Amino acid sequence: MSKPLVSIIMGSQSDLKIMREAAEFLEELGIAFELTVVSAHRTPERMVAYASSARSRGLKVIVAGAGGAAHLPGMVASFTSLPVIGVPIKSSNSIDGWDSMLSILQMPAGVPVATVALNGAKNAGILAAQILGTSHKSIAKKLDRYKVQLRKKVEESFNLLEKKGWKEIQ
Ligand code: RP5
Repeated sequence: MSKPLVSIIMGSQSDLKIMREAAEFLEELGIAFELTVVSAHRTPERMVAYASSARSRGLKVIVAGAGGAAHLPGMVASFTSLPVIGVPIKSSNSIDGWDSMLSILQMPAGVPVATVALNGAKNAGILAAQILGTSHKSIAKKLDRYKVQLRKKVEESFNLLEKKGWKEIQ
């Protein structure tokens, strides 16, 4: 198994139901990643050690998901200059998801977190791959193929719709 290039971390195991979509995309593209739980509030020392050592361990990008008072992505970004992609999660301690969203999005100047949509772990995985694609030709090629698939799917859909008419399609 090759060395992980992407880190997928989350504040709690309860976030895995969302975060697994990032893992699934990276697996589909054959990109090596590690996945674990790092809690900003419950294991702060682990979070500091994890974020501070991420670059020297060979990681290139960190995908961090959390819900509620979602401090993990921002705090991890404060301990590393690797790109951090934040995934706001609507979790059991969220009011409506906006709490997670704003906790991750509204970072002060100097400490950016690239924030995806609420529960947008798949896009976080794609964005992580795109960041790697800037320096790995084989990953860029796979992403290009993925985009072609997306286009073809929509083409199939409008062709069918236009051919059969909207009343025949669910
Ligand atoms: C956050 O609190 C976690 O990221 C999770 O989304 C939320 C709830 O955690 P559990 O109480 O389910 O462990 O820190």
